[in-house]
Amino acid sequence: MSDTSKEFCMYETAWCPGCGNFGIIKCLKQALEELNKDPHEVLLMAGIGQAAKTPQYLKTNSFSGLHGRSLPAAIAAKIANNNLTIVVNTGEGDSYGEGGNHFIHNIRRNVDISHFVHDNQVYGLTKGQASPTSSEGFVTGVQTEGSMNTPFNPLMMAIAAGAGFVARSFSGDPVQLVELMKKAILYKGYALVDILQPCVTFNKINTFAYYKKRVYHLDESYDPHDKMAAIQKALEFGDKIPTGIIYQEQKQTFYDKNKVLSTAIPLCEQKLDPSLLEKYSQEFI
Ligand SMILES: Cc1ncc(C[n+]2csc(CCOP(=O)(O)OP(=O)(O)O)c2C)c(N)n1
Repeated sequence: MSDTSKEFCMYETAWCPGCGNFGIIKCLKQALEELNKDPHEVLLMAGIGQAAKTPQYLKTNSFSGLHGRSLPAAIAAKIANNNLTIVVNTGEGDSYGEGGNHFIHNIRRNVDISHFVHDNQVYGLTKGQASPTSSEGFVTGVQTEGSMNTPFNPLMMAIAAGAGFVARSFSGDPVQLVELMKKAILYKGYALVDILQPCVTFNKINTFAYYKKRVYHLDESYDPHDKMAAIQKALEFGDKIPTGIIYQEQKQTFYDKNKVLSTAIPLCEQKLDPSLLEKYSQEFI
């Protein structure tokens, strides 16, 4: 991005009035500004969906990929340019359903990106089908007898796959959400924040009031470095839903482990030498 103005302006959106995405995008803007990031230093990425429109609504670099394919593109961008702050903002269908395989295996790679999942427990863009995190029995126009599938537990999955930063927040709790976003962005490695985000149009069960009644902050006595305690907290999703950092551990990143990347200047700054291409292609002739 050539425009180096300091402000992450917000554009007009196509979201429904009252959508939980508004709280998330405002917190994202605030978190980036409080971290003194300039728009040209940031790359927002997404796949397809209502949440996935987030990168298009903030004035910064952005990339929207195929449905479920935001993580491979984000990871490739970070590997090419380690100087960028890369944040993926996309839905739970995009992240855990269509992109489920990428979710698991990019956690294992531990590239230094943040992944903010707008989890509204429904497919919003396509008008209200059950998503991976929909509760069993959730009735939709397609699942008329209610969803028969066991809900996907993203926090458990992330911990099991080896993620070093796993958090949950709620779009109706901006003070906590901004703090968690900042910690996730500063964390060196893959950082997941699953954000409960009411869909006011297609999910009449998991509303603002529903989450407000259930969410509670993990307090000082909770140790996020204790993996067994984290697994117990990740399993808690019902009358009470814990929010905050569920699990944290510092691990070597993809860059730390890769001898070429960790010692060289970023790939995007390296000079291209077309004669080398000529030389190596000779081997195939
Ligand atoms: C390969 C592929 N499958 C399905 C779709 C249709 N589709 C587009 S968005 C979407 C679900 C979006 O749900 P989610 O990621 O939870 O985001 P939300 O719209 O709820 O924010 C689906 C199924 C598609 N575009 N491409």
